[in-house]
Amino acid sequence: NDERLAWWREAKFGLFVHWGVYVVLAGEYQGETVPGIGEWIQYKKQIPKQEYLKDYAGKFNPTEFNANAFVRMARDAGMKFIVITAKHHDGFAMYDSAVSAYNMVDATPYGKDPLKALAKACKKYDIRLGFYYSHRIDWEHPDAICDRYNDWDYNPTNAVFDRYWKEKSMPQVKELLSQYGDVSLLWVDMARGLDIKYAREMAEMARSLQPDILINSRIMDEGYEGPGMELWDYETSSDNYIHPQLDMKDWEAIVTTTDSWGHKKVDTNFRSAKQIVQVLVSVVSKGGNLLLNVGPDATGVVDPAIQQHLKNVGVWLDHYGET
Ligand code: FUL
Repeated sequence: NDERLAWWREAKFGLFVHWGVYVVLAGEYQGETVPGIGEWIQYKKQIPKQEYLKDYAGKFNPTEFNANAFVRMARDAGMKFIVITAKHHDGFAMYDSAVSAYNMVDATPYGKDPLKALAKACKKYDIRLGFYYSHRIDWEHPDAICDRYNDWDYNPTNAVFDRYWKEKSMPQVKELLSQYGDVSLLWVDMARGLDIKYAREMAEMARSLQPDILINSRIMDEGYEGPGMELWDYETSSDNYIHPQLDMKDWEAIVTTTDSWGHKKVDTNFRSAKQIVQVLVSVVSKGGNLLLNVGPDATGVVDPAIQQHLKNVGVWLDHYGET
């Protein structure tokens, strides 16, 4: 896996993108601001699936999303790759999925596949593309029973996790890894307690479709050590946490540019360019990569203040960074 990791070790800096139906709510529900990270709002407020689909997916129309501009924003900040949420815990596919109609093309007025456009733009600007996929948690599927399942719409009595796995999780990852050209990264999340046999099945499938793909450590429990560890390529550290170790091989820090991953209206605590550079230097000097998150809003746009800060980071890197 040294060969597989070569580009990633060089890359150092990538853009993480959390984007989904939750940005329509933007951290507010029934007139109330919901505390915490925005992409968990459905779970926190136990929003019924039908309401989520009709009132929020049904109003999601990000006509301002411009894939080329988006990729240029990452490139000009000095980033070499992008990892975007193809499906987060809400179970909503941000792409054209034949596996489930709970997706961007079938269930929103937008009716287009933004990941297709993004893949094309990445190719154009020579930026690598990766997909985030919530492989275990899924609030849309009645069988996705785990520690954080949807118990407001579904009764777990007759649920069979294996059914969710075979019907949705595996087939959707298969779609993502076969319909978007080269995919450099499979970024999976919140395995917590997922049987190793599932992690193995997914990793093997991923590598059969994209032989050079990198897989992060969250394909299984955080901190897990034992058989199966060879399934992943590098370690993702805890959210917004920078490893103090200098000798930990192949790790990444995932860091927000605000206080949430997914866009929230009240979330305006933007990290400055100076703060971002400090984080980047700190991470890279400890041998890690920085995956820095942005959360586009319901129109498909990243807050102009963050865009400006990213631009300034790029200017700093042009002056002081090694290329
Ligand atoms: C966490 C998720 O639960 C958050 O919503 C977010 O995606 C973060 C990067 O990983 O575990």
